[in-house]
Amino acid sequence: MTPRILITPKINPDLDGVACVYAYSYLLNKKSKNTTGGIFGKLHIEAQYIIDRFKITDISYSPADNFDKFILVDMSELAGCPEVVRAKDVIEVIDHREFNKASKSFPNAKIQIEKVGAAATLITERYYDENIKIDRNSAILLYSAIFSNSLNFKAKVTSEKDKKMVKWLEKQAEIPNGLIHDMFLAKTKFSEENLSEVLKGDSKEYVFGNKKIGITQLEIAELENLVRNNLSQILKILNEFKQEKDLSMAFLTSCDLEKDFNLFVTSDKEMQELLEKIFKVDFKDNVARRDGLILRKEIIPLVIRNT
Ligand SMILES: [Mn+2]
Repeated sequence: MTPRILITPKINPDLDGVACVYAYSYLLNKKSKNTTGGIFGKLHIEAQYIIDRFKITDISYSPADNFDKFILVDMSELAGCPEVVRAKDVIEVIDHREFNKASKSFPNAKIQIEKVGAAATLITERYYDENIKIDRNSAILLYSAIFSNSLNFKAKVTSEKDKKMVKWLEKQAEIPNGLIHDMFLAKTKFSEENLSEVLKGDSKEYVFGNKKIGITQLEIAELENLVRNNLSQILKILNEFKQEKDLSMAFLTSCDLEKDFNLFVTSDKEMQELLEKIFKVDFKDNVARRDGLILRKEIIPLVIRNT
């Protein structure tokens, strides 16, 4: 009997994970495998947006535990892995995280880890390499996932391969004009409506010397409007965050994915001075603008060096 295979990303997947699950299970089923694409937990907003807009219904949510083998996509460790997955029965892992414990955690798996902007690029390549016809939903999911995960090609992990696969996908399916802008706007709207949840949900704390600094982030379109229209609320959320986590200072780094600039927000004078010194910016009304796009993971080492 053909083994029943579950393809799954981490719990609460982003669009990259969802796209990989969907498109890879389609590909394997074309090859007469018995695979199910399964999703556990809550979808990130961009994934939900694409699924709703294109009325994609053939995804299994929290499928029952009756699989023989497992394939993990956009994930390469046990942390965040759905409970139904048995590590010894994982037969394949496809991911793009350079630092991972894949071979240790999944000793029987065929592992492909490549440093690219999105795992969706690696799944697209499976179609591309064998010249397999791709269905429209898979093409749209993979296409938008590459933009989403590489932050509109701004993330440092973006590779030539991501761009090449996007170009190829454009030829395989009719992609609506402005799709990526619409997707980023959906994220902006969601962030604005759920500011506290979004900012606190994507926050990290770092200890520098004797200081504990909290950094929260937003990566959206139409950033200027969101920050200006919600400034007092953002400052209030940062203060709550500071108290809840017992931080010395906290700030928001936010970037506009289409216009390539950051806004730093904080009412901490010490934090403002530090950011002004590092980035040669000026705080006015608790907001500072920096042209060019810089991500949180690039900001951290600069703050460490200057604290
Ligand atoms: Mn990813």
